[in-house]
Formats: sequence, structure tokens, C-alpha cells
Amino acid sequence: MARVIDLRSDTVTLPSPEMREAMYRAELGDDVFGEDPTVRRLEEMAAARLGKEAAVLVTSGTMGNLVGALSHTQRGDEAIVGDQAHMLLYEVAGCAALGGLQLRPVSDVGGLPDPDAVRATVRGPNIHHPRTALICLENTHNRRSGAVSGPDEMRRVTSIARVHGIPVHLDGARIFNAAVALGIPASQLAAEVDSVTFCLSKGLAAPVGSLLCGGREYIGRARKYRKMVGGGMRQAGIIAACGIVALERMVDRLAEDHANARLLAEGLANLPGIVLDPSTIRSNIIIFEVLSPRFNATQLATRLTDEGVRCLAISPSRIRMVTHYGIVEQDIRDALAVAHRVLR
Ligand code: TLP
Repeated sequence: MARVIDLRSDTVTLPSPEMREAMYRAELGDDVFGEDPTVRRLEEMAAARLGKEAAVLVTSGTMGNLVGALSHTQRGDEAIVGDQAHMLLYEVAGCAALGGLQLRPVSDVGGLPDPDAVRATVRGPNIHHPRTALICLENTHNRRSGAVSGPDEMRRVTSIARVHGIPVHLDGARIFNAAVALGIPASQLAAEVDSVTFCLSKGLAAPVGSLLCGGREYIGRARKYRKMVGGGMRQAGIIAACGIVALERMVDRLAEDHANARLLAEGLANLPGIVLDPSTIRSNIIIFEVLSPRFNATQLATRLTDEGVRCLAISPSRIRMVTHYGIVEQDIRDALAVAHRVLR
């Protein structure tokens, strides 16, 4: 095979030539002094795109979620999260370890925490209980095969939060994938929540960075927490410049990644040993079950990788593939040819 097709994650994307050019030309200053004009421009752009008062540039989605949660809560509080949420499973228990925040999972089968479960899980005024101080959503949902939730579905959860006066944070690492899949502006999704983190360095292909967006006062608190966890960056305009290109040029093209993911899912679903309903794939993440007498998921992922199609076994029985900038339709056809050869 001519080249490696890397479907492990959209985090493997490399910056576009335009981003490299923007990086070279970026006007810079010391952002801890609030003097980097490029960072400021990106933060203003991000807040405007998400329809929030303010935004702060952070190093990663993980830092955005951590700082985002800490800025809503006190030590000893509890946050309700989906049982397959990235915040729960892949963020090194940062909320607990660094923020004293207990994460309480409820089922998120369809992508969002189940509203009835959320309702039943919000704590009452009992001396034994922590305070339910936050509810966290994820859209699109990584471990739920890139599940996309619309504003109405989100409102089924956020309305419960509102009744109890509990703020809602959205892990919107891939909120633009959700927005493009739904054909609505990302601000319509962000309007349902108090704060949102989104990533520049996934499908939008920038090398580094995420933005936490929310109210002005809240983002002021978040700036302090960002500094506390070592996220105060100096001439960060170097990376913000790429972020500006990402927001201006890379959002609409996510539709291509979604079309490629659907094509890939349709091809995979026809192969023996793979269990996948392609109609469920609405964004750029495909997770499928491996039910083959010849391979478990780890063995199949290794075999595909050896043949030039890189992917991840995310459990003993499941494989994840992600489409992104740099992967074109022909790559999907080539990857399917490899999978066909391996599984037939
Ligand atoms: N997800 C990565 C891995 O950590 C699993 C990936 O390859 O998908 N929220 C969501 C929904 C994410 O998928 C990720 C990254 C993050 C937050 C964290 O972002 P980073 O990696 O920038 O800390």
C-alpha cells in the first residue's frame, strides 16, 4: 500500500499550509500580561462563534474541562456526568484529584445523560450528601460513536439543571462536528449550556489549543484556575494564529469527514466479523464491534495497522476509526480494500 492511512484519531491532523503561514506572521505579546493581540482576537472570535460573553485559550480539551469544572464548583461538590464521558474516563481524574470534585456517572447511551437518571441523581438537602454543583454533557460524544445531540435533546437535560439552579458544562471538543451534522450554528448548541470547551486540535486541524467559553465573570475565574494549573502561556499567539485559521477555514469542511465516515461505516458493515449499523454514524467517529472467530478487536487492529490502516482497539471487542482533514475518499476506499482482504 502506498501510504499509511491513520484513522486512530482526528488529533493526528497536521496544520494546513495556511496555518503555518499564519503562525509565521502572527503578531505576538506576553499573554499572561494580556498583551498578545492574536490570542485576544481568537478568544473574541471563539466567544462570538459560541454566542458567549468571553473565552479563554487553554492548552487542551482536558485543561478546558478541568478549569471549566473547577470554575463552577467548590471542593466536596459533586458533578453528574455520562457514564462514557471523556471527562470521567480519560481525564486522569483531574476533577477529583485537583478540584476535590466527585464525578457521579449516569447512563448516556444515546449520547447525553439520561434525563430521568439525572433527575433522580440530583442531590437533595441531606447532611450526608455532597451538593450537586454541576451537570456535564458531551456533544459530539466520543465513546458513543460520535453521537450528535440537537438543542431539543440537550434541553431535556438542561431544563432539569435549570429547575435546580445547577450550571451545565458542555465538553464540546467536537461541537463543530455536531453543528455541521445538524446544519445549525454551534451557538445554538452552546445556548443550552453555561460553559463549553471546544478543541482546535481535533477535526479543525490546528496543532494545539482549546477554548473555554462562558460568561465574563466565569471566564475571569477560569483565567485564575488556568494559571494555577500552569496553563498561563506567553507568546501563545503562535498557536492562536492557527486557531483563527481553524475557525475561519476548517469548520465547513467537517461535512467531508462525516461523508467519509459514513462511506467507511457502510463498507465495514458488509464485512464478516464486524457488527455496525452505518445509519447510526452521523459525525466522524465510528466504533464497531468485532465478532470474528479469527480476531478479537486488539488482534484485528494490529493486523490492520500492519497493513497500513491505523486504528485503535478501545476495548477487547471494539475498534474505533476516525475520519479527518488529510483523509480523502480514496483513502477510505483503500482502507476498505485492506479490511476486506484481512477479513474475507
Ligand atoms: N480525545 C482523544 C483521546 O483522549 C481519547 C481522542 O483521540 O478522541 N473531550 C473529548 C470528547 C475528547 O474526545 C477529547 C480527546 C478531550 C475532551 C480531551 O482533549 P485533549 O486531548 O486536547 O486534552
